[in-house]
Amino acid sequence: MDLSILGIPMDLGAGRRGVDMGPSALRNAHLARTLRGLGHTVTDLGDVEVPLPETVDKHAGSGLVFLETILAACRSAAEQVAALPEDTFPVTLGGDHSVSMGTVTGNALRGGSPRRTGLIWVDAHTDYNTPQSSPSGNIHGMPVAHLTGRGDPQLAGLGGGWHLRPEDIVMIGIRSVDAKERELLREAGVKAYTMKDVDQLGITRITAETLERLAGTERLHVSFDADALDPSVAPGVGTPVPGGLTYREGHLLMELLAESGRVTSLDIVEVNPVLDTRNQTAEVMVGMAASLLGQRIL
Ligand SMILES: [Mn+2]
Repeated sequence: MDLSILGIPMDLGAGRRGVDMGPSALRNAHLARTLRGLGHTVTDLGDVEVPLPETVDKHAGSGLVFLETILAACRSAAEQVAALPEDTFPVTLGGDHSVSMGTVTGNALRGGSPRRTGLIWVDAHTDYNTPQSSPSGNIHGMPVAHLTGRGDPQLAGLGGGWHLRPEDIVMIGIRSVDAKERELLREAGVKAYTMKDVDQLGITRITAETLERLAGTERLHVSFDADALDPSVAPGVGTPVPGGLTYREGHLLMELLAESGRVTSLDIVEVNPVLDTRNQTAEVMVGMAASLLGQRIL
């Protein structure tokens, strides 16, 4: 397969600094070499240009912190991804999870006209806040709501009128949801497998149900937030939550999705080298990407 790597070194949507170094950490953990080793042709497109927070007006745009800068970075990511050939598999590297507003949009629009796209959101958090519901105001807690057209009109308008259908979203690994966010999720009908579901049903059944639920979609995007994994496996994240996916649960999910042959793009986000131990989290996430892209034990 032809793979294209694109970094979005942005930490403006998060409460803590450092995930802007995520793309470097993942490259340092030999992402490209690992994927080439699986037989893929890999092109590294470099990074989307993101200004340093010290150089921009934090409150430009509206009440949301760094809105204008985040909007510009997401728009640029969306344009670059949308311009890639249809048979290319984009691997996009965050950055905080707000970058997915750009990457998911770009992937849905790739090839000229919008395609029905399924989103598999692997995360400790549902990231379904709107500016009104969010307790923190951090945009990285809001990307999925905006992808479905809710929230700030500019962020929700990134796809030029294209939006994800809530029924085409499946979340896995969930264990931290804000009170108002919970109501929004229910209202929208987004399917979320919590860690309780992972414990009870197991990853095999959850993956099968997910693929069945998203059977009508033409493209399938996996957005993997490193904090979905247990902090003992992935300590280098800004918002760690105990009780996450084990190392093997993460790999099994990726291996089963790979076997389906249906996934068309991937994000790896929220890797924070400042909080990490010897780049462990980036290395683990490169392993997850490898499993999604065909690495097998036998
Ligand atoms: Mn997230």
